[in-house]
Amino acid sequence: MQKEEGKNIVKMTVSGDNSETIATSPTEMIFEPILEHGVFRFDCSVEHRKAAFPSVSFKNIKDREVPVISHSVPAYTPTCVCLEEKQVVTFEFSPGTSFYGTGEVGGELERTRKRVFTWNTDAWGYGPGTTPLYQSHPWVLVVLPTGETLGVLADTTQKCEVYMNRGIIRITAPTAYPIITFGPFSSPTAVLESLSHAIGKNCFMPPKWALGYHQCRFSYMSEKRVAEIAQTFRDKKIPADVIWMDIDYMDGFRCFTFDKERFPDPSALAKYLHNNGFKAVWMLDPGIKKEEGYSAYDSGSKDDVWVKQADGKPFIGEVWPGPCVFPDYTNSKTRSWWASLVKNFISNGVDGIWNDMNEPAVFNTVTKTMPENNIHCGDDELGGVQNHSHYHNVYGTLMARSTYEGIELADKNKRPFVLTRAGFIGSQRYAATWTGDNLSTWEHLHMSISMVLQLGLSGQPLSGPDIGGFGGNATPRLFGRWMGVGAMFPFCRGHSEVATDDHEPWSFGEECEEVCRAALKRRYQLLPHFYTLFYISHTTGAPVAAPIFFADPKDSRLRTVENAFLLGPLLVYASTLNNQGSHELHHILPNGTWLRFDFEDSHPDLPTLYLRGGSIIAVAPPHLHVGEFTLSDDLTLLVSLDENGKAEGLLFEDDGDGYGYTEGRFLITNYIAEKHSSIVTVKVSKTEGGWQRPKRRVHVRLLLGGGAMLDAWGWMERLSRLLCLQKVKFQN
Ligand code: NBV
Repeated sequence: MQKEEGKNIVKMTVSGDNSETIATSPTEMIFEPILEHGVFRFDCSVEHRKAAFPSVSFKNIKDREVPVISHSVPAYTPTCVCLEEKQVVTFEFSPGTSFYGTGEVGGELERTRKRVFTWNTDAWGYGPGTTPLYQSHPWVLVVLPTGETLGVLADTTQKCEVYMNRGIIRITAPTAYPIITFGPFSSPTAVLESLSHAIGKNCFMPPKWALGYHQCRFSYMSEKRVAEIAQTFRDKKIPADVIWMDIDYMDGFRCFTFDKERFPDPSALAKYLHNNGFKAVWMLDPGIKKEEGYSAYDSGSKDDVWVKQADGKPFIGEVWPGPCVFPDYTNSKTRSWWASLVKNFISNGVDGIWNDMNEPAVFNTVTKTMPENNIHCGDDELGGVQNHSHYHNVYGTLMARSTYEGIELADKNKRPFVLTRAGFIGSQRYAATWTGDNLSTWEHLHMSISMVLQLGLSGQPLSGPDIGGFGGNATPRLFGRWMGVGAMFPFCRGHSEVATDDHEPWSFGEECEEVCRAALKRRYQLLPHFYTLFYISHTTGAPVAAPIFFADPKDSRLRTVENAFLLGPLLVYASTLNNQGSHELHHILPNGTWLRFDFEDSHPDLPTLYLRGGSIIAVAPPHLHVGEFTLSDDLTLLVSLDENGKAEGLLFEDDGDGYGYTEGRFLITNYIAEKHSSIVTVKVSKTEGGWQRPKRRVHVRLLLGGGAMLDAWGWMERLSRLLCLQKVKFQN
């Protein structure tokens, strides 16, 4: 073993297994404070700092490069070993430390003993141990025994191994990359808020319709079938907002085209859907058919936008349309070209875009993707001209970015909605995501909860699984149960694979249909609360759905609970067992008051709901789609008092789309409740925003636990928005 002076480079021979067995003399990494209090950048040496590639995860890349003045020193300093091509970084923590994060990864919620690889991969039918999947988040959330939390980011786009075991994190990736630590701060939420200052606020503010129910299938094969599906939702009074068009709407799988027989008039279809209160999301893949005369191919070739092979010729790979070329989204010229195609495409009445296969997936190859020595003409600020191995993990993010920018070009007064399959830490700036091609099994139902939570703990608040499972056929019980939980996820979409049986809410018989209707009615009643959580996420960086240990991070009992989660103060407890409903399970709850309630809809296949003592959430009438909500709707406040007889809560309201909220067109109301002897008074304690308070009836429901409640009705007057509104008396 030989050490080069001053460079911390240890040349050595590694034999046997990989990183765990490395025997070297690791060196402490050098650090600089960056961004804000408690955030540090670590490098192996000054040379390594200079050699690191620009950040793609940071929203503002300078934030990683420019040190800030701070007199604090890091509480945890990693060590590094630099092999010839690899940099191995190690952190050590005391026993009782728990690991989370690493994004879209199956298996257990707590990550100890987990080895995760980052290399975006098309992973149909993945299992709990499959790694890598479609997205890359080289990020670990470290919850210390005290509940204090540290965030660790390996800021590299390249293939990276993150190994967590026995209080140790070991990260291995090609040289040279910085490590960024956030904290330790007092809570996991504080770390995620700080992370969002680096990678961008968690999420674009989604248009409200995107929080409704989405119905998808691979594929609804004609506009007639799409209309039938939409009509059935309305006839059966099952709430829904969006119908999705998978690849078969295209003419021969050519992006930006429509099949002339089956989808002859997309604008008319969009109009029909819009008139019935639906939005439509359409798929766009990166593979562009190599075919002269096809306008996307011709214009892209003219503008020279394709990813190149090592010999400089456009790379050709097989995907759905046959031989395809692939836009090089790392280049701003390509992104503008794509964005202008998207802009035109939107004029067909398209409301949102679904980017699939953007790992990028390539058929008939062992690696499932393009060769690593392909060439990208990346912008200088992203890292310049580099091999595919450098940009592979951000290809999908940059495609989503360019799609987002195209939708923005089409109408700058609408909030773009993009769903991407591939992603990287930071991709929540442009797109929502789903957990890829799961299966219709109980194991996948169970796993879907921790996958959604882990994405939230990795900066992506807007995610959900294919409800019911993509591959295979669900049973009525599995489907109903999945809809029950899925209706509580931030992104709520049913989807299933080609050649499977129908998987709409009414496809599994009457009882299952009833469960789905009840599950979705719950979601629509809770929409004001979901929307408020998204506003909080958008402005602070807090996740929308969080594991229940967020309620008390030092309580080790809560750290491994996988079938429950928090939506702010609302706790959802689900059963993922075939033979037991959630009411039959032993519920591990955080300390304090948690009052059980329902919407007079209790059913063994629906999750159990609790509201934390001390909180108030707003609910609405169960409308059939977001367009039906009006400001004069009755507003219901669910109140759960704490042990001191107090509660408070927040409601955010605005137009539901557009950017008026950035110019004051919104209303944030802080409600408080207080109990004095037998009277509970509910009032507005604070208001923000330029909107007048709507004149509407207010229904206060005081939760008593065990599903019992007391009700009172009142009016909140338009002009009395600043103070005391209505006294609500309850007899105990
Ligand atoms: O476009 C077809 C499917 C899509 O339905 C699914 O959601 C994606 O994850 N797509 C993958 C391509 C092929 C799947 C076998």
